[in-house]
This record gives sequence, structure tokens and C-alpha cells, in this order.
Amino acid sequence: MAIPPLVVAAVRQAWQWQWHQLMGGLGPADAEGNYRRPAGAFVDLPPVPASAGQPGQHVLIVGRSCPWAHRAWLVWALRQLQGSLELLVVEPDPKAGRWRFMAPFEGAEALIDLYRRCGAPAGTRATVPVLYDRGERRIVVGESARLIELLNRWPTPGQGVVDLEPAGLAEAIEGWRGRLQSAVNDGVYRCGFARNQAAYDRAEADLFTVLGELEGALSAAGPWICGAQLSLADVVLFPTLIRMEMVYAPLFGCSRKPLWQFPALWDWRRRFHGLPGVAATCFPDAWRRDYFGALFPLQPSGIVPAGPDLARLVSGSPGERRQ
Ligand SMILES: N[C@@H](CCC(=O)N[C@@H](CS)C(=O)NCC(=O)O)C(=O)O
Repeated sequence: MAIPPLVVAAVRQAWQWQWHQLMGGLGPADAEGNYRRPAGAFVDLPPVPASAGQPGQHVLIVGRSCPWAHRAWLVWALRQLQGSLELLVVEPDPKAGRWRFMAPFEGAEALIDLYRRCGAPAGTRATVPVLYDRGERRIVVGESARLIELLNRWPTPGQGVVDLEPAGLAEAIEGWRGRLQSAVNDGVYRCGFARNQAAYDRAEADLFTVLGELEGALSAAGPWICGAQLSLADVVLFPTLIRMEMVYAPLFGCSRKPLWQFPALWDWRRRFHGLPGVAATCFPDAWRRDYFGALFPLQPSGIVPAGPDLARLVSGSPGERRQ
């Protein structure tokens, strides 16, 4: 039986009203409908602690699906901090909408408990990544942009470990990081969490403008974003680009142009994925499950669609790209 037009109109209006309520819980927006990432806690760059590098002293808390945690995990892997900095993976609790520890950690069941105990103001979100000091029982830093800078100065096991802020590149790295953070890293969320068409259009245009600039820079120079040396600019781009076909194109609408149509970026992603330790930080099943399963207002059915094979996305030849 056809549904009467009046019922369709009423349901659509009610549905949209509920969608806006739910989106408010997912992420705040400004008056124009642009998503605005809320401020977090423990956001300042601290000095390198005197006890840094002592086994058992510090813990890096991450979640598999989170791109902000992924960047910290990458620095941890690339700088071979496994022996001196413990890595602890938390799991999402979609029903409660928070991160939980697999076994109680410092007496906390959920990350929010640890945040509160460490003095986070009421109302702030408990986000990953977090660097925790066991000895002093405090959160050292909870903002990924600062955390990766701190980990780049963290004592390493020996000589020859990569410096991701090489001398002479500070300005270039800062310039790229600024653009990537707003247009790409946060940009995909601004697409997915936009409240109206105009807000989405703005975010989407910014995203693809900067992807185009990256394509130009990598085609002209390379092999890394700032030229010959790997840097924090590369580190922050990877978590977003590796989730593009799996999550951001289908769920957030970042789909104007598939990544294989950016040949230099495609090769850059393959090259970065091939760096020692990087593949072990990638969990495509968890990414899809967590995003599609947990972001209810964007995917009310909770159905997790099949995604492309990660191996295909980091393969080399143009023929393979187009299959
Ligand atoms: N500014 C933070 C943002 C991190 C962030 O938003 N993490 C998300 C996961 S992708 C989170 O933990 N969200 C939990 C919540 O909002 O309650 C950073 O870059 O460290």
C-alpha cells in the first residue's frame, strides 16, 4: 500500500528533527551548520618528563579506529618506542558511547574515569590518544597534535631513529600541518557531520582543494610531503588517507574523486604504508565496524558495509589501482 503523501511529509519532518537532535550529541555545530570540534582537556605541550624512557613509567593509550590516536601510534612505531613506552589499546563501548579498558587500568573501567580522576573539568570529553604517567598518576597530554611533537622528542633506544621534525623544515612542516589539520584531518569530519548542504559543500571543497595541493607538491618534489625527508606532515596525513575508501568516502561523503585519480598521493600512501611498523597500526575491520556501527545518526541501520581490501589500496601498479 502506498504511503499517503501527508504521512511521508510528517515523518520526514519528524525524522529530520530527530536527526538534528542526535547530531548535536555527535558533534556541535555553529550557526551556519559547520561542525566544530569541541575543545578537549590536557591540551598543552609539556616538556619531556625527566623519567621519559624509563620502562613501565609511561603509557600511551590509543583506540584502533581513531585517526588522532593513529598518528601517535605511528610516531611510537616509527621511532621504535616499544621498549620504553607501553601501548595500551582501549575498546569502544558503543552503547555507553565511550572508551573502556579491557581490564581495569589504575582503578578505572572507562577512560572517562581516568580523565575525571586526573582532574579533567566536568563536561570535557575523554578522548584518545592520551599519554599517562604511572609514577605521578597523571595525564601528561591528551591532544594528539602536541603528543606527536612530544613523542618525536622522546628518548629512543639508540642512534639512527628517524627525527620527524628535521632541521630546516620547521616552517614547511608547520604550514602543511596547519592546512591538513583543518581541511583534511578535521575536514572529513566537517563533511560527515555537516548539518546542511552549504556546510557540507564548504568542507568538501576545502578537502579536495588541499588534496589537489598535496598532489601537486608530491608530483613536483617528494618522495615525502616536505621533500626528501619524512616528517610529522606525512604522519598526520596517513591516518586520514588510509581510511578514505573504507570509511570517509562512503560514510562522510568524501567521494568527489577517488584516490586512485591522485597518482602521486596514491604512491605516497603505498610508500608510507611500507615503512617499518606502519602496517601493524592498520585495522580496517575495526575502522569499518566502529565508524559504521557506532555513528548511529549517520548509519541508523548499524549495517557495516564490505570495504575494499587494504592490500589493494596500498598496491603499486596503475592496473591494480583501477580494479
Ligand atoms: N583533539 C583530540 C581529538 C581526539 C578525538 O576526538 N578522539 C575521539 C576518537 S576519534 C575520541 O576519543 N572521542 C571520544 C569522545 O568524544 O567521547 C586529539 O586530536 O587528540
